[in-house]
Amino acid sequence: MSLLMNHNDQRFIEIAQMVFQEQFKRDPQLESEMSERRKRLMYDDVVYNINFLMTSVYFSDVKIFEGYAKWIYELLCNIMKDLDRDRIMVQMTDHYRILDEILNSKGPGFLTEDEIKKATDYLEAAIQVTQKAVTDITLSTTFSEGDYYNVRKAFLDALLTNQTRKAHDVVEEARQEGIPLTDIYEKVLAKSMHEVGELWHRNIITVDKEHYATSVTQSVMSSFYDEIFESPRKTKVLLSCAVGSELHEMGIRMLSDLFEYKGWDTYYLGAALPEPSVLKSIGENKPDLVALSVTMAPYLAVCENIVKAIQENYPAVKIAVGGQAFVNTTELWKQWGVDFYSSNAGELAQWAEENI
Ligand code: B12
Repeated sequence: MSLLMNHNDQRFIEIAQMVFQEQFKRDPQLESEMSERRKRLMYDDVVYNINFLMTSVYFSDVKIFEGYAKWIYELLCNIMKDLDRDRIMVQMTDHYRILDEILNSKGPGFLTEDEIKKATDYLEAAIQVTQKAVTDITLSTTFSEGDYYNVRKAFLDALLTNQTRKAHDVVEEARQEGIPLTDIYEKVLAKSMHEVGELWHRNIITVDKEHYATSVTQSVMSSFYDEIFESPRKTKVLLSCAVGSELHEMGIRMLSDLFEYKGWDTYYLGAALPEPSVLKSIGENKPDLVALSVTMAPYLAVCENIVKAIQENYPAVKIAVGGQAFVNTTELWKQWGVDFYSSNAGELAQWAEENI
């Protein structure tokens, strides 16, 4: 084993430099991602990587390099918080492939044939470990507990690894297997998006990944529209929106979809609807039920004003409120005299079936 632990060996340095340069040549994106400081650290890492690989080969023990691959991946994810886990995975797996090519191109003499073969196998093992590590994240108990965990995890994993088609397929298959639409919305999509928020909050995923997850989830919801609008009609009308400057509208959109699915005609007015527009739309569309959603606590006061205005101007219209802002209140909705509150959309749909 000629290269074992000998940093100063000219051949060792040559390999490290070749790998480093080749990686920048093949992946122009690296230039914008790596500051000069990061480049220096990256070169040091290349040297470490080769050293760990050679140690693993020396002892014919793949676990040494596998363990290191997982360790270095998590370290880089912690250091480069501006990059997504799957992007760092690509950097590392590219690196392992380039190292493999260069070691093989050197041919026997530098390493023995047997050593080259082992290095190739161990680099492949490191690639597998690194790919798996992208979604190997500690998840919250709320996400991990309850029905359909496997579907939910497969959906979340697809979002975290930028697999749009896979995300659609996971949900489509779940529907075909007979999971009710309400459960797909509440227990797969909503719970996955709550977890996406947790991962963002814990600084494990970046904002762009969170936006991507949102847009994919919205497109998955749209894929049910044929089914939703085919339901036999009832002569009942729902008007729904998120109020104040509230941009979180996926929850109230889910709620509207579930009502449409149950045969209601729905006027879903989206995010950040001001009070005069809510009142005007009630006058025009004459809903039986108005559903108001608040996610961020600062918009609770706006919601309260809108509730009062509806009660004053349209006393016959039923009012429901919901959304995450209410979860951390001492049952605030009870002081407003609304007809219904729930922490989830399905319960309101059920209540409305029985009471309106
Ligand atoms: C996607 C998202 C966004 C998107 C929203 C896009 C969109 N089209 O909706 C964008 C990028 C705009 C966004 C912005 C922000 N966000 Co944001 N966002 C999220 C995220 C990840 C998912 C939201 C979501 O769609 N959830 C899925 C839906 C289905 O769930 P839901 O809303 O809870 O709805 C369910 C129930 O609550 C219920 N329900 C909802 N409404 C109603 C109404 C009635 C009547 C009833 C009965 C039931 C009901 O039914 C639904 C189904 O069960 C959440 C994480 C989370 N915990 O949800 C953070 C989260 C809500 N965001 C957060 C923050 C901090 C922000 C920003 C301030 C970030 C920033 N620094 O700019 C801004 C604020 C923007 C604003 N003014 O509103 C925090 C809020 C923290 C807090 N304590 O308030 C969260 C919790 C992330 C986190 N873990 O820290 N966000």
